[in-house]
Amino acid sequence: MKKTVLLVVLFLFARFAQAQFIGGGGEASPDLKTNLKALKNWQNLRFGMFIHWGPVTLRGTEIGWSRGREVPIEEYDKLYKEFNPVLFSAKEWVSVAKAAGMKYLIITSKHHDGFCLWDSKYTDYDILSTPFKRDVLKELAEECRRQGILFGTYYSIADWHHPDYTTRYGGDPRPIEQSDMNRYVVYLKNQVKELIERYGTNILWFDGEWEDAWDHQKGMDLYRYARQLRDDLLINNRVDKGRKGMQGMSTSNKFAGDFGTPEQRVGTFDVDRPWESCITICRQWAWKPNDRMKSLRQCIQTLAKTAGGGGNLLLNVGPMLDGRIEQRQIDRLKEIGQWLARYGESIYGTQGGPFKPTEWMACTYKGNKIFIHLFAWPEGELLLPELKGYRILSAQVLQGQRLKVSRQNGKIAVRLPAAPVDENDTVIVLELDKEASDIRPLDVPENILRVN
Ligand code: H79
Repeated sequence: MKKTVLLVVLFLFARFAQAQFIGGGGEASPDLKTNLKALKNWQNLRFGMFIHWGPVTLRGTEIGWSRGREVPIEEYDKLYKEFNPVLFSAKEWVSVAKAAGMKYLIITSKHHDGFCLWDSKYTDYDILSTPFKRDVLKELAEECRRQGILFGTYYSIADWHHPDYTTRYGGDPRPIEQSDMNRYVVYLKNQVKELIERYGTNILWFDGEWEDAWDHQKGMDLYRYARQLRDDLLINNRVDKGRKGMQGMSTSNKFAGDFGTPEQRVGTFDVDRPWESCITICRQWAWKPNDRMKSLRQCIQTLAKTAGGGGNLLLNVGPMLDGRIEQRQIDRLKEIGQWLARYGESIYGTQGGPFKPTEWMACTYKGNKIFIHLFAWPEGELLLPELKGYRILSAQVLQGQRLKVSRQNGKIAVRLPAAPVDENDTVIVLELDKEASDIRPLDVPENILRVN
């Protein structure tokens, strides 16, 4: 009898230990697995537009954390009554994204402040309660479809406005005793269902998962819930608790989420785990007057470094309170688009590597072509580490002249023109005799640049 009990206890312990082991870093459970076709399709797009927008633009403060900090709560929560962006045009926004060479678009359907940019059945704190009364999300989703842009929605799990959400922020005086996270999760799931079924969102970009109100169980449950509604959805890793800081990658694959989310930085080189860097074109996510804008050089190099690291870039704009995107931002986006119209082959549909990015270069490849993005100009020859087992059939400036290439002392030497062809990013193409996908990622020493 005792023996049987002991055996049962041992058996249970073994099962428990096994579960812990699998959970602790092994394979993600089968129902948390990414739809690989949807993933590949999205990765090939490489460049998208992020949009942060809402009634807070009436004050020009940050959408994420000004409620109760820069703007008193009572005032903030009434801003929607004045929100009337009469110059909003979905056609214009999507056209700007297209002209920038962006292939997908993700908009804040609801940020931490709880306001909903769509006609939600589950709250009156939404766009239909503003004087504007037009369903921004619906117009955008339809326009994206019309113009062939993949449509996605940002949705903040943290909701500092909702009475049932169990974390308060910005000195919000409402007692949390009356809040109920289970009720809030019902609200959240209902809204997510609307985004999926009524707006056809392709990407669910969650945020605000770091608060104590959210946990791993809820994260996995939400992931499963959304995927069971539509299998080809992509869901970022902020659905669950796996993310580590702004570096953005999940710490173990026991956590749900199809891609990592580095924020305000280019992700670290990683060609095994999918990721997308979200970065603002100015400094603030939501619009503010006279915000400092990034130069064309910064934008292009950020895109090239992201692609070179194996990731997507989600570049954020914050439209103004009247519904327009600032003209100077439109101009900048169009300049990026002009660069991509010429050199897009080195970004879209490529993979990161095989040379790992450095301060002055990034590298992408597709098939048997390697694209070297140069941000600084070597004197004379560009020297790169040897690619053992490969022949280099040709070297040339992308869309430009042929270059002499040779092998010197175990290095690849490309003779460059005297000056950069494109000051922001000159792309050199090396054509190999075989596909580059078998080459293991290679480090490029920083000091290789100035060698003559
Ligand atoms: O939607 C964008 C941001 O609004 C959101 N994530 C991206 C995609 C975000 N919300 N919070 N955070 C990012 C982290 C921000 C933390 C800080 Fe702060 C903001 C640190 C300093 C300013 C809030 C205010 C926390 C401390 C002070």
